[in-house]
Amino acid sequence: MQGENCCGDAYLVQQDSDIGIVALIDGLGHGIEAAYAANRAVELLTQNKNLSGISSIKLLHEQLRSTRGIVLGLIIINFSANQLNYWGIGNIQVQIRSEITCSLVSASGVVGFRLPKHLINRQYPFYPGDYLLMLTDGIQINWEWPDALISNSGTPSQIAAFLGDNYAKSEDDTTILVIKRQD
Ligand SMILES: [Mn+2]
Repeated sequence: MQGENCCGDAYLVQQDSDIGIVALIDGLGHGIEAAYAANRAVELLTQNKNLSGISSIKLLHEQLRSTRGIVLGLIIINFSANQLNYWGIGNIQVQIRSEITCSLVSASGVVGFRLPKHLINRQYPFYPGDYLLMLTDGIQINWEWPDALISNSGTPSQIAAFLGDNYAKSEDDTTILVIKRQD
């Protein structure tokens, strides 16, 4: 966010042979307390990366009770099965761009404050060449995929830069995470 010294969003991207973990986190509000909650969540996920998605979210919920709380998109990719598992709590936007583009479904809630009654895990196919895009709410709702850039072999960082340059809000932290699965 313009005028802030720290970012209240945080992310994690890790690959361990056949398994990938991707998380995008938005600490409520902005500023130092939002950053503390978001970074603590990344730390906890990193220290407990062998937990299942559901157990990770429950752990975060318990450990973040004394913070402002976070919203979260958590993904575990199983590369050999071409499968992406998603748990979403709160306002994180996630899309997979494959032959068709689909939006991943999140439940409402705030991790550290109020979890949804049922933590639903959804599975999506994720193949080589597919893109994964995750956004915090620091991006304007009218954003669009840069089709021309993608058909001209734009890199994930060029795609992220395009979205940030054109659609970032000035009044909130913005994070744009773009991943392209290699062959
Ligand atoms: Mn935000």
